[in-house]
Amino acid sequence: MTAITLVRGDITEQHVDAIVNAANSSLLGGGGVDGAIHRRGGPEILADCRRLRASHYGKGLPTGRAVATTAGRLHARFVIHTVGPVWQADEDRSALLASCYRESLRVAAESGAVSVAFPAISTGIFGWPMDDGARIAVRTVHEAAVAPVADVRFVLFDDAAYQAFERALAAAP
Ligand code: AR6
Repeated sequence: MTAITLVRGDITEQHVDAIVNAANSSLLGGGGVDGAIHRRGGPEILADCRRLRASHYGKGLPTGRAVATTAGRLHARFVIHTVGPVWQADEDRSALLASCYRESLRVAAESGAVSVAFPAISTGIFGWPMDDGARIAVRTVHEAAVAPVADVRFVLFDDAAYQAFERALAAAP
């Protein structure tokens, strides 16, 4: 059974086995969570990302997929980079957002992670509405978390995000 908890704060300060990064397909960094993770984690993470690009993802990591690298100086064993979909009002991309959580959990389990910290993927620069993003996140983690993953925490940067995840958890079956 996987416990889901909510934390109000900065994901780069979490002590967990795996920190999930809301990356982009280039794997070369960006703003938001991605920028913070590379800044706090140091250059080893980018070096690992470059190696992965060279060996597997020359055309970029596809949306909805996830890969693990070192966590550098973060208090974690590894960072799992996943690429969320950009929100589009006229196209339902929620399966891709669910895939980010599912694939990240699969990579975490394969790597032996017990504790995993997620940000609210796609809800910043990629524009996904927070309530909907929170519902998809909570539902997918409930459905997809497998042993040895036992502790999933959503790390929410502001009150609005925290409250959206509280509502989503309260509504979950
Ligand atoms: N800790 C926890 N949550 C955070 C932090 C942090 N340190 N910083 C921001 N958030 P975003 P996306 C929240 O934009 O929407 C990058 O440039 C933020 O408030 O980081 O998936 C990538 O390279 C929001 O709720 O990711 C991509 O190009 C959530 O994390 C693009 O942004 C996600 O916001 C990905 O956009």
